[in-house]
Amino acid sequence: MAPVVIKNGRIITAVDDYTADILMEEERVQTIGRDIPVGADVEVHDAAGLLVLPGVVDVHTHLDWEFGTARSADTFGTGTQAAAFGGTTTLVDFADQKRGQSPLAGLEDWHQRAQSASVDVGAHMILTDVTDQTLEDMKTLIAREGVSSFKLFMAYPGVLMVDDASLFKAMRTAGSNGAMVCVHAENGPVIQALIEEALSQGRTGPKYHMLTRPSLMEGEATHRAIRISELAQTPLYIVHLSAQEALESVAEARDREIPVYAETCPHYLFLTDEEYDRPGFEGAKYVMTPPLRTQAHQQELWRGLRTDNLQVISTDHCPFCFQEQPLGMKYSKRLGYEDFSKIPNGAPGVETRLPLVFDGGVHQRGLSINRFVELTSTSPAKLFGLFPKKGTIAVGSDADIVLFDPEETWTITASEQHSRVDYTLFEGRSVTGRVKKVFLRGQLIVDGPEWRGREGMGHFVSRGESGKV
Ligand code: DUC
Ligand code: ZN
Ligand code: ZN
Repeated sequence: MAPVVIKNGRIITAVDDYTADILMEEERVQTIGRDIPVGADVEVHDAAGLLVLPGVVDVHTHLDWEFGTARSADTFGTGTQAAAFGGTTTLVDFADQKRGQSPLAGLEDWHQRAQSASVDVGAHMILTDVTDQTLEDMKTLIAREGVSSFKLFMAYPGVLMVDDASLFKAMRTAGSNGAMVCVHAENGPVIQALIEEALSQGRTGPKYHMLTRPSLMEGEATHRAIRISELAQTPLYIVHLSAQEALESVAEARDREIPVYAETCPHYLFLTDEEYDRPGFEGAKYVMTPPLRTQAHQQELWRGLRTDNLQVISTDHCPFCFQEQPLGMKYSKRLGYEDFSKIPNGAPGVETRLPLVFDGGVHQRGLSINRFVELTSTSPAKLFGLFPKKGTIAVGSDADIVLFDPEETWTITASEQHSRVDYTLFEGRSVTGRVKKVFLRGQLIVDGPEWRGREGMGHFVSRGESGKV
């Protein structure tokens, strides 16, 4: 492949902001400097007026994932292409252990599905069955398979939930082997009681998804997970944090220098529970877990991002179509048309994170541009064992680069997105800031509206130690 030079761009990392050229060759950044000489064999891209950002890292996606009776609608091919159009060049997706099986079998299955990935991908492992053998297999996953983070659910009893003893055992193994545990923190049994009560009273619409998952129960589980992790001496990462009560627990633990980290997602930063008042079944589009919260929670999340009690913004891209056709019922929100508890939990978002956070954070709320890069790229790369290969622009790092126009204003619409899902949470929203070009390991894969990548060109990224910043 010919060497590539990006000229005259404003390079932004978590700590830098300067104008220079970048020479990319053999998949890496080779040189950064002023007026790099360009030979006839060099492919040149002029980035004058554009921001040059590290390829974005999304550490929370569910592609082609069997979730209860449903399956997420994006394959690795479609989901990673959508990710690329949003500037994401690396994602860490969730492989899963089926009950009664080894997590190693779950990883093998995930590798099969991930073959069509067009950007680089790593895997977390969801644990649902924490036996002695599982604990042994965790060590193999960390040392041999490059899987250094595990997700456990405190929600969904009978489906994904593990008990506190299992959580503790998995945490202890992770902590003593250089891995981190990610927790879905909601009190599953209490929520189950609320769901059953609502259904018995004939309350079946999408809004009851929100009403049966109170923020207090997210706070309670977050607090419990933190205390258990403290005993187990493991770094802990709270996924998709949405509630003020949960954030308070994280902040309190961090003040005591406990290694607790947390992410939130764009939908919690830009949408509120008013979306569930939409007519008919429309609210089902917003059925994700935890549910959308009130404005007061949202303000606290923005504060958490500024004060570093939240370190990451990831997407939790877990798309299900609103309509049954053309993909079929298994991929559709319609599964829960008559019973909100059967609506597949999850929403699309892999393509819209960067412009949303730039617009809502940098443009509208004064978030620094370095913090913007840190939250979307550098911190996730560091926390999940990908740095400095990913998450920054430096000599020797992978040449994953986004050229981003900070001035262009455009409108998000599902018809122009690349996911297989038929809606976006942000239909009609005008944002300022747009991805113009994306390079994956030095190769141009997105060129304005043109797709230049190739299905299957993504590499598996074997990750090092997780839980360190
Ligand atoms: N948790 C996730 O992280 N994603 C989809 C559904 C869920 O409960
Ligand atoms: Zn979850
Ligand atoms: Zn998720």
